[in-house]
Amino acid sequence: MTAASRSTTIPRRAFIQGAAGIGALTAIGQPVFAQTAEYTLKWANNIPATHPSTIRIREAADAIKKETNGKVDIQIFPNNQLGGDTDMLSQVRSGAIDIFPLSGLILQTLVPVAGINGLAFAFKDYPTVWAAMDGDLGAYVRAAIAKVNLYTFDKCLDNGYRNITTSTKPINAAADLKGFKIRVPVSPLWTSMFKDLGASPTGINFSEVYSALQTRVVDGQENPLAIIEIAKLYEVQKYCSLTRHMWDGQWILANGKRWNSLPPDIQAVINKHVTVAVEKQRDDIRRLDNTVEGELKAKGMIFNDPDPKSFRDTLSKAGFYQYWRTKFGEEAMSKLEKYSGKLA
Ligand code: X2X
Repeated sequence: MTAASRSTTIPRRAFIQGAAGIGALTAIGQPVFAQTAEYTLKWANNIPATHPSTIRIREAADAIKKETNGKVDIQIFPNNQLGGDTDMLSQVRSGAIDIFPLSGLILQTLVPVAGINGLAFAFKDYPTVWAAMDGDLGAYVRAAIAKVNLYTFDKCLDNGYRNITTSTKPINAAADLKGFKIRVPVSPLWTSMFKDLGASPTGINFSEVYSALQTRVVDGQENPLAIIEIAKLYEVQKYCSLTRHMWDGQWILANGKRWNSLPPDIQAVINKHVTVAVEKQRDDIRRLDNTVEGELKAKGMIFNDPDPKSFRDTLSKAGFYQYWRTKFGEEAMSKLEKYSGKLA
């Protein structure tokens, strides 16, 4: 909405359309409801419309619209409609997209420390994940993100603990990954981890994953169970190995200039409803993490539950933890290890 249309002058069209269109008018010509939006924000993600990340944000957008009496209109573009992750990251930086949730590990290309939560086997359970991400570790990462002029909402979305799927064989131990062609998201930590596990990783945006699996550009990938189900990866993958090798979440990023241009009361309403959405989304993912396995089995996927030891040992021997300790630095590592315990 432009400054002109925000003014108190009621355009002729508004009178003509009346209550059916732009809004009902009082006798003195002020709109009383269904105000047209003053702030239209584009929210884009890489995840299907049916995933809790999209569903809960749609609910938040509705609540925000209602509470601001129509002043704030958040338009949602799910499922890579506006491009793959790498492209959407550029767009949120330039302001072509206003809000964009992104894995910290993909953001790592721009904000190196944002990949830290992806260190393999760092978080033993969800209480530890949220203590770290809503606590000192998350605060440290959010401060680093602020330096590249992106606003980060307080709480990150859950993506989940990640598991390996393949079209060829179950992965029982690290040795099964030797030379294995696996897709990883476009991120230095992800690539290094699977190289150190002996695999042959290729960085591919999620927008291309289904077709890369279908055409056998790669033989496997890794993702949380909710994604494997909702993005229908079971159609092109046969085995699911419950490696739970890392926990991954998405920071909700906003273009810094755009965010700072919003009045504080509008920011507060958006923040409030996004926080509610994130809390519901986290509950949804946890529930799915417990129920989806049965659904995937019913669809023909074959599950196995490998012992994490061979994966951890292989990474340690390859110098994975040492390499990333040097990269992230001791200060950042101490924030993580406060929650994870010593990683080596
Ligand atoms: O790209 C992926 O694999 C996904 C959907 O899990 C992320 O957003 C990192």
